[in-house]
Amino acid sequence: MLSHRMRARVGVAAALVLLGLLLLATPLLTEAKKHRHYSHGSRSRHLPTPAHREAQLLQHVELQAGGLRSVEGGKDCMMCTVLLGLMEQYAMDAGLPLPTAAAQWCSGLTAALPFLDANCKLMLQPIMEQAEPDFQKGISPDVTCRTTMQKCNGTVAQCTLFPVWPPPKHSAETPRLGVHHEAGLKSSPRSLHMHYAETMGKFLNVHSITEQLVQTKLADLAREGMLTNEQLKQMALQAGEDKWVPVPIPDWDQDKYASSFTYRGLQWRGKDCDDGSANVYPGRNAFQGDKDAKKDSNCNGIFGVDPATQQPYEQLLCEQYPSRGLLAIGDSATAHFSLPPTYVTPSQFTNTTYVDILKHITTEMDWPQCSWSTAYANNTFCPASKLNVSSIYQRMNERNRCNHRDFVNAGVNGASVDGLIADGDVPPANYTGQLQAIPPRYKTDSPSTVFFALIGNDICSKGEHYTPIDVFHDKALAELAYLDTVLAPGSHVIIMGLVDGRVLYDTLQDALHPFGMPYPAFYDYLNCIETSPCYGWMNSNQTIRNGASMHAMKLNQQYIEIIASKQFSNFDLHYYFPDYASLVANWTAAGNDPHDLIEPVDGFHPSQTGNMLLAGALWDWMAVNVPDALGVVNPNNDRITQLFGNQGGYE
Ligand SMILES: [Ca+2]
Ligand SMILES: [Ca+2]
Repeated sequence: MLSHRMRARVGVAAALVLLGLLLLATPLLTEAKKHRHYSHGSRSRHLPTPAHREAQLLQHVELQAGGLRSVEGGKDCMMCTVLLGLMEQYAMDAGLPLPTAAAQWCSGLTAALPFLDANCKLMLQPIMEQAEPDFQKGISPDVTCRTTMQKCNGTVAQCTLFPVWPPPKHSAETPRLGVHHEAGLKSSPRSLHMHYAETMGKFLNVHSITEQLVQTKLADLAREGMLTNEQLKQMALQAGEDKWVPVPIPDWDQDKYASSFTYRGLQWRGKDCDDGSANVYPGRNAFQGDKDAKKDSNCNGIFGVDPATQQPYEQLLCEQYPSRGLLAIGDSATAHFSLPPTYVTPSQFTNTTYVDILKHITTEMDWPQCSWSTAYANNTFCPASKLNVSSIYQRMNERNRCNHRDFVNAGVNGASVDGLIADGDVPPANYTGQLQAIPPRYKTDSPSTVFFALIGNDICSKGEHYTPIDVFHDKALAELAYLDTVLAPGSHVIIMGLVDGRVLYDTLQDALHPFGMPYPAFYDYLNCIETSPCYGWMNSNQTIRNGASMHAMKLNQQYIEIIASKQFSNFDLHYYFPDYASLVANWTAAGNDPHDLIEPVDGFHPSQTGNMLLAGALWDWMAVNVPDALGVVNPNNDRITQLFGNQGGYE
């Protein structure tokens, strides 16, 4: 049975998620919100126990919106201020009364989810009617939320999101980042996977999320033999202890690859070409069996027998050029968090602004298919970029087409070295999260190239909560020791150090956020209200930024010491420092705009262009320092293309 707490959560999940995600324009970093106090060693967040996978999934999605840390009253105050700030700007641009503008916005928001339209209006209408007189007088949303709405009390009453109201009109001199004003130019990327939202909607039964329907669905699944009692028990155990694992749901053969656009599906991992067989998956060693004479067992699209030689094609074309799998362990920068600027830009609201919202929510606002490590899509299907999409995977694939689909992106928003394994976990059985999401392929089949890229979250909490150096050292070591048990001999692990996040402030300090205020004001507001995703670096106080960077460099030193002092059985270990400041400097020196490289909405993540710049720099570094990690060059590539075309593609 669903607990009382769960019942309430499921009932409002969809509405909260939609509104919450839209209104909280900062990246909602789930793992980072584990906000621990080391003196007590306790964990602050405990999840209720969902009874089955769909509830588990919904719960995770909700956490994306609800896992926000804030001071007392901070969340309400921020929701009020951001919401009014957006709605009032929209109303001004459109020349509408506030309640009318909000109703229009709801219609646009819920165009893809019409069942939520009434709820949206119901929630917003009274707020907008109450705020309308202030709006007409030109009173700022900060003041309205503080006085008329009574949403900002105590310390948060001092926080100001809009130092100037109304915010500067959009101008050529100081454009809001990510906002395009040229006629006909769309800033929103072309819709990817149009059927995806619909599929997810059906899977989640999202059109009517009620406890009763969830229970009925659960009973159906159990009756049809799709969920065993044992599975139910396992899921309950997992979720009850906060043991969410980012693997595909559903994954019928349990090989940790999916065959569809499902949750953590083929956007994240090479497509499974047979989800009914755990002996068929991307990267499988085909030479244990019939060398794919009859069936494609490794999903690289190469199978059958060459009539001229009577040898299987897999043997002819790939045996001497085995696939090297790619595995990316990381945080939101690895998962490629990107919130479309149009979602929070009042002048851009139309009735199609949010048409892909469900898809974005269920991919945790991430774009792994466009990321520096595992992008397989091209520019048409990715956020706008000044560079061609060319990930490490795509570059490896250009060298050897036998590795088609042999990649996994396990990145999780908010992941940190500290959070990757929980305090007190006994390795390896109790490891959670993405370390448990590594498919068996990486142990049982060919060696791989692994990125271990936790590049910021260990210093993102307030100073006293930065991951202590000894904790960082011990956890990094434990995590690497765990990797040694799940990787095949001959693998390479490339650690990506923490970035020097001062580049964020240095790059954005003079720019306008899509909301309409300068970035320093945006950062300070998030800090004031204690909801910043990265207090240390998203901060107008230079001393704090410098302190964060000093701590980050001390943490990086731990990696260097581990590499110097430890040996692992199944991989060699390398350290790469992502020198983002130099990337920005070189980009600017070449006559480009430095703002191109950072996500405009959150002011925190590498943008699509930034992702590709990083991939290029990392690739060049690998070619010099770990050339074997690039994989072999296969002279049969042209023949593979002639015979097998796009090898089944990716979707
Ligand atoms: Ca399979
Ligand atoms: Ca094959």
